[in-house]
Amino acid sequence: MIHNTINWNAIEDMVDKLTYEKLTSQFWLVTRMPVSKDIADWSKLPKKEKRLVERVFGGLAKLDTLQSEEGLESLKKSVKTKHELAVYNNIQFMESEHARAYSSIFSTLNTAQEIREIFNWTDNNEFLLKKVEIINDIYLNGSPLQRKVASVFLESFLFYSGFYTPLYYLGNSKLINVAEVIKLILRDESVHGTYIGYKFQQGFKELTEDEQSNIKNWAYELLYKLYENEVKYTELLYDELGWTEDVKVFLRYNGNKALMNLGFSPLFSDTADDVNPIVINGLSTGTTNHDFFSSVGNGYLLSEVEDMKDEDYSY
Ligand code: MN3
Ligand code: MN3
Repeated sequence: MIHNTINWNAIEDMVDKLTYEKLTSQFWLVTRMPVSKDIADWSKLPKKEKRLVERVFGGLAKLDTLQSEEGLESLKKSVKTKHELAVYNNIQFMESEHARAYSSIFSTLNTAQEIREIFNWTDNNEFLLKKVEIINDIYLNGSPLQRKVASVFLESFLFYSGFYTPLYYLGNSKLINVAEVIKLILRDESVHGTYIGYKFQQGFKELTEDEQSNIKNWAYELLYKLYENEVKYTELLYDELGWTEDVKVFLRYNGNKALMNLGFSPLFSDTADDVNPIVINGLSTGTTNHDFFSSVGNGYLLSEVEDMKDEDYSY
């Protein structure tokens, strides 16, 4: 494969091309985002809410670190087309930018001492370490399809215990510039989860019935194992503020979306109607295209590629 030149005029899978175009059309850099406009809001937040935001962002930065390092490396080992590899290269770079975005937010809102404490917390929190260990073990030792399942669960499920917080503030018109960064990240993750899920479905179709039911059961068990850990992580972060039950609904809603990206049926009974409307509102306004591409799986019925709009960067 290495000896052939990549030819974008001979596309084997149109989804590769459309995804590459979608991802590059929504390219952004955190250094262009006016996070410092939120300093006044930040200074008014109660101390325990500041600690929540810091930990939540620290946890998200850890997951982006995992994706930018082992995650995409593991996916790149089993590509079917050169264009798929090119898409993963794009995703891998953006994961590095996502991780950098959290550091940029910290450097705007936090002192050097606080930043050290945040990173110390993320490198020692047992629930955070556990989810990284579960996912990374699959990246290192799983089959190509198992690695895609783990990646979709990270992209479409594990981020949401953290995304809840900035979306909640956005819905309450607080920290809106920080939230704008998070929404750009979320918009990327939405495409990542859908694309990797689509590649999973392509491989799944080639399996025998027995193999299909094996990996399907394995995926449900994995999601449930991750969910149990997310519940504990959520309780640790949110109990003090009384938001835990609300966050758990959001987790289950996104767990179902992750399964949908794999072509599987929902595990939980929660739907969008059950999620706190303030948070759903934050999800749906402005730049986020959360449902991009949800029709992929039956041929090339894609949503049209959106052009960047002025409001994608509100200076
Ligand atoms: Mn990311
Ligand atoms: Mn991603």
